[in-house]
Amino acid sequence: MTNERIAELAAIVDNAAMNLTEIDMLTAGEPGLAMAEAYAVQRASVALRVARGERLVGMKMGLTSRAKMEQMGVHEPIYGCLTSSMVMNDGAVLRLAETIHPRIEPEVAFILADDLEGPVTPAQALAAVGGVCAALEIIDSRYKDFKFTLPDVVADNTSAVRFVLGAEYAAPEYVNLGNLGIVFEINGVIVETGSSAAVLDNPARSLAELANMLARRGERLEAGQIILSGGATAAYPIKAGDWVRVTIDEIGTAEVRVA
Ligand code: OOG
Ligand code: MG
Repeated sequence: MTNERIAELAAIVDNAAMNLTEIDMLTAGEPGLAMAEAYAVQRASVALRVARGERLVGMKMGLTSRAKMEQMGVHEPIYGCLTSSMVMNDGAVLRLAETIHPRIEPEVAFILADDLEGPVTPAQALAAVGGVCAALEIIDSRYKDFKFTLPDVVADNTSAVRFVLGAEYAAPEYVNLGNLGIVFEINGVIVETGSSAAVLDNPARSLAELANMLARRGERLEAGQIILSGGATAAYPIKAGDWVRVTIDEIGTAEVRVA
């Protein structure tokens, strides 16, 4: 695929994200879209954001739990980019008018204290982590009906739109990261309970896998970056008036209001 075609596809997903319009899957017009090309489209679309003044603040893993894989019908972990325009403060209000058809999911997040370059084991990856905290990710696929194939969702920056980190964090060496209980509430009703074990057995594996996937492209994670390890349960649609909270054993809570 030519660089011009990559740029055209990047403009399509970027316009959809900026204008809040649903689009057909890129693979409808480009059935042979390969994963490497999809990541090139993602990178080009993030470059458009950066050119407009957004900053890269971290990376996200997606489809790292069976619940997410089954919900989306896509069965391979993927990664995307988090930019400054996606950051929300704990307890802040998400305006539905700034999204297309948003869903929300509970995640374990890492804040890196050191640069992290693969190949690494989960334990080595954890040694670069300064803090672990509870997070909510809001995803908002630009594709019609929230339906996509693996290369489509990669090209669309893995549906990233907003995320919130809890205000507290724990040092990784003091938490039992492989089995932290998770309670996910919408309007005070528990909609899911789970464990951090749902995320590739341990969210540290998700972090290591991210570093390893990036290393294959000659890239690395950097100190200060925020890393979302992937939804630990299925994602839920949200509507105006909703109040969403995740509570994760030992690491705290994160919450969002919807208006
Ligand atoms: C793709 C993004 C997946 C996660 O945590 O699994 C993701 C999607 O479900 O739209 O963010
Ligand atoms: Mg997610």
